[in-house]
Amino acid sequence: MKGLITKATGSWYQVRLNDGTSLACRLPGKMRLNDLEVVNPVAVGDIVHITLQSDGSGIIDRVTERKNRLLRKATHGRRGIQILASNVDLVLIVQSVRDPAFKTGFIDRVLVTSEAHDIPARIVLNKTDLAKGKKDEKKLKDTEDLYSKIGYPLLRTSIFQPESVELLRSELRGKISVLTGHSGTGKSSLLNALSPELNLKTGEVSQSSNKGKHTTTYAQLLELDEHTFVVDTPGIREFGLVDFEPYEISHHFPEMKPLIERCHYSNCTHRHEPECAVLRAVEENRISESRYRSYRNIIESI
Ligand SMILES: Nc1nc2c(ncn2[C@@H]2O[C@H](COP(=O)(O)OP(=O)(O)OP(=O)(O)O)[C@@H](O)[C@H]2O)c(=O)[nH]1
Ligand SMILES: [Mg+2]
Ligand SMILES: [Zn+2]
Repeated sequence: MKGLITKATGSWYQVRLNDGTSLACRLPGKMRLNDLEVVNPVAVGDIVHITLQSDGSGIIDRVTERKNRLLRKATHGRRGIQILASNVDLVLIVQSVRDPAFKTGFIDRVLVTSEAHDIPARIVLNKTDLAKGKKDEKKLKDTEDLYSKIGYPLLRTSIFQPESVELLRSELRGKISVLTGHSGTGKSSLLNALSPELNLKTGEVSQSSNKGKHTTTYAQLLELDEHTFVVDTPGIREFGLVDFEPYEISHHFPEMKPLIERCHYSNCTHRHEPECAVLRAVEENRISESRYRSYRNIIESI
């Protein structure tokens, strides 16, 4: 039998079968050892072959070849790579206007990863109802301009504005999308707004730290309609990049990519090298300071 992984806790896996029912499955130990680099060999979105056991549970025999994997560096002191989801059509980077305020550094890291895996990405700026006054509006507008100029149109949403939820729905239709972002940005709330029967747990944002309380604790693939699936994921603090060489990073910045061949050195890292076309573009404001700052931070972190 074949099925789709909808939940992966490490010991048990929930598999959705073709008829829409779910089956609890286990993973044999030898499969866990196959790829030592990866902390979770099977992830939500994986399509797996299973064998039915006499006790009514299933055993995962193998994972079918993946179209792609959304990867980040494992956390909690674990070495290696974590698969956030497999077979992804769209990555939604969910950030909020306030509580917590959005971070372009986070957005840029996810964008680089999505570019590298050839997965389309969309920035969702949620909680627009919390925007206060001209200052917030300007910041929103500037962010929108910055990203739309480089090919990432930004979607403004609020769970209190049904039209924005409908726009989001049309983005998701017919795809498997993954929502990622800091804790408290409203990932689960947006999904509840799209489909109240999902009844996902949501949590207040702490007043003192202005951060979410990590309400969602495991990734879950959910069905919005017959052809539309979304993965709600736990809020993450950082999106650590895996498997990049420093000189490659600029290949995944669409505004830098066309300039690279004009740099003097073919492996230029665009920091201190002479005759660097990217540095020149930053000086001439053709590349935004904020994006270049993200670029530098990423290089320094890998
Ligand atoms: N004002 C306002 N509040 C919102 C909006 N969306 C979500 N919230 C609130 O933000 C808080 C956090 O929402 P969650 O949906 O739990 O956030 P999350 O991103 O799923 O958080 P984690 O599961 O911890 O990663 C809740 O109190 C929501 O009611 C919005 O559009 N506007
Ligand atoms: Mg959540
Ligand atoms: Zn350069």
